[in-house]
Amino acid sequence: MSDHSPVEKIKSESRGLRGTLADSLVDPHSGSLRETDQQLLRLHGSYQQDDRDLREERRLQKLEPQWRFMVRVRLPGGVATPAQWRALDAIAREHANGTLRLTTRQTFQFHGIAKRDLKASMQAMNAALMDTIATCGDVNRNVMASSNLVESPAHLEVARLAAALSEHLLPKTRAYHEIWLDGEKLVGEPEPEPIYGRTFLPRKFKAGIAVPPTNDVDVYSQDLGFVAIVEPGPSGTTADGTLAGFNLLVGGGMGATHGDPNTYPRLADVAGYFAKEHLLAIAEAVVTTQRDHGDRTNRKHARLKYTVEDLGLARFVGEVEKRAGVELEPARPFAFDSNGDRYGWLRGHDGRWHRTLRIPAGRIADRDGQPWLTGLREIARIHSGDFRMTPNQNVTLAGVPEAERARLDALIAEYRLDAAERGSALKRDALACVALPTCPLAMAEAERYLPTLLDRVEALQARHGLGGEPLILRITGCPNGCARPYLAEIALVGKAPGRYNLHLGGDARGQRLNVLHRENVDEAGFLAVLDELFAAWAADRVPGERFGDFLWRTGRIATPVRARSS
Ligand code: SRM
Ligand code: SF4
Repeated sequence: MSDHSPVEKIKSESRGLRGTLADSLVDPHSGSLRETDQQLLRLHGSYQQDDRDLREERRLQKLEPQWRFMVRVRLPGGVATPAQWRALDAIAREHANGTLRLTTRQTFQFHGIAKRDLKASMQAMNAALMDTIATCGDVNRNVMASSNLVESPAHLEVARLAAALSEHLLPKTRAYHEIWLDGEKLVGEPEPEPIYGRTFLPRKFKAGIAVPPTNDVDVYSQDLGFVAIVEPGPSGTTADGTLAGFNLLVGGGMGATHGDPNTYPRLADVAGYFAKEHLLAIAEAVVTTQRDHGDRTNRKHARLKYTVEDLGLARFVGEVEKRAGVELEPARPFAFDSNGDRYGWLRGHDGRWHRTLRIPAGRIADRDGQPWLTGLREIARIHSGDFRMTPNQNVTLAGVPEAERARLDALIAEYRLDAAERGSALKRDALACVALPTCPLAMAEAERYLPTLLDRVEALQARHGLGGEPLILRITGCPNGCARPYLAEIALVGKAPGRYNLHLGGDARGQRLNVLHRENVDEAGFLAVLDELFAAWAADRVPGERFGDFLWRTGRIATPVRARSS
């Protein structure tokens, strides 16, 4: 273990993720936790942060940084009841910074919780039957599942399986209950971890299930991805079809480090097909293969994508088959048509209605003229269906009976919750990660810059007669890729304050990586590049051709990257 990364030692000596967390939490001398406990806290679903806008001012005043905590909820498939929404809304107002943040993995984050309020926040979640276990850290994270609005029975089954998968891959330690919920104290040895072992995984691990034709979960970006294979029902379509099984995908991931060619975004490989009853066994086998073969010496090389590269796909799959006791069949055909969300009312297979609300960058707050936090709270008081968080940082009011639609529409109008959905296609599809002021890794703005950025790019589109053309733009404050930028038609990846790497050429189905086109450019620099390329797109496109596809066809960007044809 001597060459192992320091985090390995912390996990190994933590007594089932307990460490000295309970003591750190009540230590009145600092708003922060001990360093080892900060690492362990992640596996409990929280990160210690400070408000970077205040850093310098506090340093000058010789004060410690304003330590606050980000907390991430576990919400498999992104489904929350109205009662749970009301509980989360109360935590946001009473303990956090008054906002709810919908994430790119279909869940909620709170920002700005003080150490003294952490326990109360966790307990309030528990009272509403929610937890934050394993939403961060070196374990399987929030399991994603397609949130296609026009649901079929197969979608419901997939949602149930996503929850089962999340439960199955949870750590078995009772540390969470002990520390946050005043559960019984451990006496003797910590609980065995049959799936993870004492040191858990070498790195974070992410799983998601896509139901074609929607690839909203960006399944090629998951460590462990599943594509649902639905056999047509009596109508001859999949709307009343039956879920038969899944294609297994392994080794996707977005994270990279500027200037380090050994780190890179990677599309998952399609490994083969299996019947649905094997889902948990296959998932567990992938996890334990990563547990045993992943790199524990270098955290920059520890994600599953590098394990797959290092072992080779055939050996990796052989290992998974052996562990699961299941032989994969050749992958079944499938096709995606988009990785975006659909807005407006849509009717589901059971006659009930679904409506997705556009929430730019996922931030729900009460702002001038847009009291969205209050509006959604009012909706949660009368909505009889549920809320579905989408992988595009939006929320769907799902399962609405015909008779309730008018009341919801009235609330949507009263609180202007439809304001953003009336924007252009560019504005409806864009993603931005959190970045400043809370993310310690941010090199440039993302969420806060998004509105200005979109106005400028929209103006350029209009200038070339391309107003309203769909265009997927994603921005992140650093190369870690939290808004899955490397799959976008246009991506800006933060390099320094006000400066970004410009990536171009993803597709609209999440199946092709884009490529680095310009490095370290400021706003004027990347807008000039886009201006020229939009002019060419307007002049030379074949009818309906998307920007990313146009750039490839006409050879305007370099061509190093593999694309996945489904
Ligand atoms: Fe992420 C680290 C926010 C989805 C790749 N991510 C972080 C941290 C916790 C910063 C840190 O380590 O201190 C960010 C907290 C910011 C804040 O103030 O809230 C953060 N990541 C987010 C969220 C909130 C972005 C958002 O705007 O929605 C997303 C929360 C998802 C969730 O609910 O679980 C989020 N992060 C992602 C995704 C997208 C996905 O999973 O679909 C990725 C790319 C996919 C992948 O993992 O390959 C992603 N986050 C990273 C990485 C790079 C990992 C790597 O392999 O190199 C880091 C840094 C790290 O792990 O060292 C990171
Ligand atoms: Fe922070 Fe970078 Fe993730 Fe954005 S992409 S939230 S800046 S870690």
